[in-house]
Amino acid sequence: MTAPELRDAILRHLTYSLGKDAGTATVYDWRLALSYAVRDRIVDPWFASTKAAYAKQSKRVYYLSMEFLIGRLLEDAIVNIGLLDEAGEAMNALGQDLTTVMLDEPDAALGNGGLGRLAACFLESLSTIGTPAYGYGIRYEHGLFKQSFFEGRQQEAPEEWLQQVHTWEFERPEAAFQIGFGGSVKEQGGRMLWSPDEAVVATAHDTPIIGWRGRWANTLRLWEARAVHGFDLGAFNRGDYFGAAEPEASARTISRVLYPDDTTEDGKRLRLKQEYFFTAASLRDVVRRFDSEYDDLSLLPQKVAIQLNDTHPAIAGPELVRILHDEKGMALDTAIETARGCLNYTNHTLLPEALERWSEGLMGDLLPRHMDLIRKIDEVHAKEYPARTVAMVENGDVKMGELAFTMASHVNGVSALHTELMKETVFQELHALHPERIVNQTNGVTPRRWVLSANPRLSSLVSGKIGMNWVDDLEQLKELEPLAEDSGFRGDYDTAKRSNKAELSNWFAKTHGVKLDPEAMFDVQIKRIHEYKRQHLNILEAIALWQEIHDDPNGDWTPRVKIFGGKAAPGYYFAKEIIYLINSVAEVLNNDPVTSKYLKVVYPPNYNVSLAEQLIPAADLSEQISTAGKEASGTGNMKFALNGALTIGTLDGANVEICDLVGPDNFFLFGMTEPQVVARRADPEHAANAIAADPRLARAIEAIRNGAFSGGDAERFKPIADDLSGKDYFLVCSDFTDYWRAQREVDAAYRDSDTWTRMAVLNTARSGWFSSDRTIRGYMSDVWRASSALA
Ligand code: GPW
Repeated sequence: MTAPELRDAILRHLTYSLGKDAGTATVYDWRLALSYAVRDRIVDPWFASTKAAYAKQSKRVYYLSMEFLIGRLLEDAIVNIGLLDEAGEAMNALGQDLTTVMLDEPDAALGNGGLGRLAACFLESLSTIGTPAYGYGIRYEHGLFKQSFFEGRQQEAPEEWLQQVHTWEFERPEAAFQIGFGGSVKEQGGRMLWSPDEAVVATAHDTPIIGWRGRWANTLRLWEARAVHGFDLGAFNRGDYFGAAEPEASARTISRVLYPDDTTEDGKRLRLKQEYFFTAASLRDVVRRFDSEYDDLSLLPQKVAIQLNDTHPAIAGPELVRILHDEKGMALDTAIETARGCLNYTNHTLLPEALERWSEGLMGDLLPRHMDLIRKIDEVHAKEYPARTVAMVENGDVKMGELAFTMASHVNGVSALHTELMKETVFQELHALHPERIVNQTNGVTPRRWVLSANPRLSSLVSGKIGMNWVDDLEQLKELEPLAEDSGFRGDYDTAKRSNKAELSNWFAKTHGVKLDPEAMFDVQIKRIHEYKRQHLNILEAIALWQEIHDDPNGDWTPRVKIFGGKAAPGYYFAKEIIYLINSVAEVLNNDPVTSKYLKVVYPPNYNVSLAEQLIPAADLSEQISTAGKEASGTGNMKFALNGALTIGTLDGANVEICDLVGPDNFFLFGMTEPQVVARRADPEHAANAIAADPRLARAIEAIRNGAFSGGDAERFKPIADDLSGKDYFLVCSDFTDYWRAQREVDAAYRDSDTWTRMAVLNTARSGWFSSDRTIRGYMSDVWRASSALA
């Protein structure tokens, strides 16, 4: 398609789809018109892919996930179908700026953090590789809440992405299933029959996900909950207007809002309803599609691979057994085997507070037949493995991890370290019984979004040297390695980084009224706020550095801007205290006439995918400082390394593999290892001892305690000060001294700009392995036994 053809298509949509003329069109109208014109180019390859998968009788991959954190879609689509230049020209010809129009799109924030963003990267990679696949999830009316700060504290407001026309989805009223809850189970003619006493309708909304170069497109199918009988006319006629609308309102509650808790489990009834709602609708869709092509259910595991993204869809085990056994009449043992043949489970955390459990009471009330089947599956397993000591149902709770493990062909962790710890800790016994089941698939990120689109300056520099094939063969970045010794290349690489930083500084000035010096080091920690991620370690170091600069204001300090971004779960008290502390420290430091030229702290609110796309290409330093053993993988860490930020990090999650690949000389490693953490925690005096041994640490905590960041109010941050000097479960104090040491090495390295750039180049050159294309190929060969449908 040429630019003039695209321009005409945009004008046609503006006129006939939106009913606007060019003279009165707003940026919103132009964005919709452009989106429709681009979407038109995706539909044909999408149909062709769907047909090819049928024609080839390909095995299909089904990725079931409570979360898909996709962000904006327009640029992704334009880039992947190769129309970026044409779109720029076409918009210019129409008197519009492409970037402005693309940035008008709201983020689709149907996820909390890493787990949801991983699902989005996987969808894009599956399409790039050409694997026939569907993503299945929930079409939340409200995605992750909007964060603002009021006097330093987090405020939450509902997210409203669907208030605007969502151009990328197609509603499928014909693809709808009734999903039941509650009721009872009765025997009828030798079969168990579940009669729910409540039902909602799951309606499909399809979004095409186009891969690189537009060669393949898969479907993201999101379910919306509707009432079976949407409107009670009887009630309305009696004058009960609220009652008349009640059935619809109550059914819709199920897909109303994303749970904002990241890595904590709260056992709420509505959450279990959401989990069953989307899992049951998805499985019915999978079985319907299978039945339309094959008439032998024993073929199911050959044709269907289902991936459970954490335990949130783990009810898929009993549900598939119920379909095969109760509905299709398959013998129970065969049904369990067949279901297991299709199912696989990814574990994303070892944190005990995140491992899902549902009380037998709630499960039996909401899903009585599933509760029976869970007990049956547990019995069958216990009979087969008499030595077994851990059951699936324990102390009145169904343990979803054990259920998912037992019903899966493969169980995977998300980084090498995490997978090993899984074997040693949460799944020790199940691993001993099924030693082949656990495999590792280290996470990855899509280079189309996280390098090509987000960092055009770096991308064109790279493509100018090694061509464009790195975009879907990221390990080709290796070819840049020798250029680390080329001063001309280093100069260009540095220029690209500086320009990204200047652009970010302009954005900060415009939107937040703060002036950042692009020459200063941009030190970035962006992720959900959680004690295990230790944002408080970072801010403690800022406090100590501020104090030290005061002691010697004429010292040779390396200017730094510490940038924070991230949301706290609304009910997570301590995380919200950390946010308050960071903002309060920022207030003091940024207004300090002595130190602010060396050290600033900024915390833009409402961190999301789009903000990450701006911050990561402009970062010099990537903070990956979790307590060893707690971060399953991390994926932001990979995005930073690819974009040439150096990491300061612990040996946790995928940091271990990043450090290994880029080399310890190009990575600022600090802190205890996982076994050291465990040993250290056993000493009840660990925090007190660490504080006694490091006067800097003692002084920083003292400043928090005595009100230096709260206008003298010693009460305000007492809970944080007390935790740090008391329990300090995540060992902030014990790692502080080594963190400080590593940070001063960072300072020294940054002062030697040329050496720094050399290290940054090597990070880019050696991080190609972290492409989600590599991860997906790993799942295809080790987990799904699926192949690409492209030649
Ligand atoms: F608790 N992760 C997340 F394991 O973002 F379910 N949300 C979650 O609810 C969970 C995990 C869960 C993250 C991990 O914390 C992170 O380390 C990992 O990189 C990411 O999932 C993707 O695997």
